[in-house]
Amino acid sequence: MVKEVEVTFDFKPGSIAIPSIPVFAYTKSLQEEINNGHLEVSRLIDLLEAMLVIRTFEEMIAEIKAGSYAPLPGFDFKGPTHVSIGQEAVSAGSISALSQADYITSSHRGHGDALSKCYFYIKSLSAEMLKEFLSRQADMVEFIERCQRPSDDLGSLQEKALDLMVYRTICELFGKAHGYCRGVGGSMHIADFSVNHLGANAIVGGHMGIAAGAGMSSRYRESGQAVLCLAGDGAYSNGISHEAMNLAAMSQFKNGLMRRHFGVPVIFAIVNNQYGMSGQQRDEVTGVDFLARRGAAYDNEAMHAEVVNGMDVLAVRDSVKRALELVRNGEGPVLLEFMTYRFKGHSLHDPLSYRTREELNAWKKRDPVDNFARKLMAAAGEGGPFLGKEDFTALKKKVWDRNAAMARKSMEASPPSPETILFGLYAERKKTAMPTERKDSPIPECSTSKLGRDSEGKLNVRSALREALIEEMERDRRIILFGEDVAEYGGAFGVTATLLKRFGRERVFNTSISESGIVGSAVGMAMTGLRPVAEIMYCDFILQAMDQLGNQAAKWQYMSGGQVTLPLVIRCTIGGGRGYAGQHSQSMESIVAHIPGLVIIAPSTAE
Ligand SMILES: Cc1ncc(C[n+]2csc(CCOP(=O)(O)OP(=O)(O)O)c2C)c(N)n1
Repeated sequence: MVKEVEVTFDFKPGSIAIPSIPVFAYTKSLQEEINNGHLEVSRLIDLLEAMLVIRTFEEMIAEIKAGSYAPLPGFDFKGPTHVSIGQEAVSAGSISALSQADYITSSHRGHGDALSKCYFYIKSLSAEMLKEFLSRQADMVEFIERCQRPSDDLGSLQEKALDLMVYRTICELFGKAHGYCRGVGGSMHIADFSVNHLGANAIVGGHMGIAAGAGMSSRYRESGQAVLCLAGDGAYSNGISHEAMNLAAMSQFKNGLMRRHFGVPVIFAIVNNQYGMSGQQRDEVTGVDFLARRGAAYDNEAMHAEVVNGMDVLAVRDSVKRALELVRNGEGPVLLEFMTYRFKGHSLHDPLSYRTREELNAWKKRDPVDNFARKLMAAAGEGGPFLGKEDFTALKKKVWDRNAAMARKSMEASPPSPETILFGLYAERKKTAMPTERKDSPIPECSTSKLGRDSEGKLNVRSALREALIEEMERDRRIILFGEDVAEYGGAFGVTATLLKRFGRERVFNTSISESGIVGSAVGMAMTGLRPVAEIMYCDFILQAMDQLGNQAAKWQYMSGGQVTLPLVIRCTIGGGRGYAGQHSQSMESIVAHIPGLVIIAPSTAE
């Protein structure tokens, strides 16, 4: 098939203009925010409470590890402790701007993101919805029930749900069956798919391909859901970050090549706390002052990139609100860099020998929690004060007490039973109901899925593969097919020829040469309701996608405690036999077959 876009140049001299990238542009006062209707007063308190929930939760973890947490004397737990103390404004501010249906993906330093997603989800529910939310987790609610919460009014239901949130988060860290992932995910992999948290990732940048795929899925399903991908400054130098941002920004989504002119609705958030483990983004391990410059590499609008004061919860929230407007309008993806700082080390074992006390103190003066509380208490002339000193003390006590009560309960909770050790590793094979079809179907109806046979009624392997794809794609609109050169070219082996014409580009599209991003996107799509078929041209190239295959596709079903299944197919050619030597002729299935969680199928005949 001939390409729709003809590429020619007149070769006249000129230069490329790169859009300027705003830095710390937020200057609104509280009064302005309230007058503009951007913030309700109750939301101000929610933002403070959400930050306090994170702060006190992580202080508790640090104290437990130091053996000084009074409610649990002498107790310790196994597992990592990457706390985000100092970064609370990023988690709370960004996630407060989302709707409950929007997705997040997060990283190893993700307690704050998980708590925020659940916190604001709970705050968005009506009393009836909260009852339903709690009844779905009735066994746990009963287990933690505190006698001082008998009432069914909205406030009491919210408090119950927040108890549950803290309890389940601690259980996840302590490896208990009541954890969100049944205790098998732990601190670095908290995921709560019921609130559209698609998981925290211990592979630096590992979740960025998933975010791109979730965004493509939301775009294809026309679901209106945005994806907020929170990743550290270190992650934005990993290969997957490049592949994910490039895939999400591919022109075909917006320029009319696909049926729908709509950019992939992902907000890539750089949580720049100034350090990887100790490697410094600025002046050491990258060549740029601001990572937001990277936006200029991916689309002509520089991904609407912006640098934001990540110590100011209102600045963060404002930037995400504006980014959401863009992505909901089809102008995504967007890149936001939040300038923040972690007050503790990379982990609690980190001796912190690489940074000065002066630097830490300078950032502590910008403490997002204390400063925001002070702002609310001082807001005379701005419609405030919104908070009294005693209210702040009471709020702190409330969240501290909740942590203590829920931590004690978590101690009493059971670990997963040994018989369930393989739970979720492989999906049950079951038929699921086909989703109802949309009226504005992008797919032309086709007469028959059968391809021609030879005189003996036989089909070669290529045609059999194509016929199977056609049959399934006609049956199930959740299947989309993508990869390198699968569209007009029909794939390197001609398997997908004619499918573009038959199903349209919304369902059959080319990607950049990005094996890691292709597999990562497939994972994100499968997590969010699609059944992607992703093509890797030659099996040899799977090595480029090994993290996404082995740590993401193979692991999430298990590591989420079976919350999610991953109905995705990675299709590739093995041992091509074309005389292409050692990089195009290997039989990698033997290596891949050693990864728990994957099913390898190598058909030997067309049938
Ligand atoms: C692919 C990969 N490489 C290295 C590590 C080890 N590691 C864990 S966290 C970390 C630093 C990550 O820095 P950043 O992305 O900025 O996030 P932060 O820890 O600052 O939140 C490193 C090197 C890892 N987990 N994954």
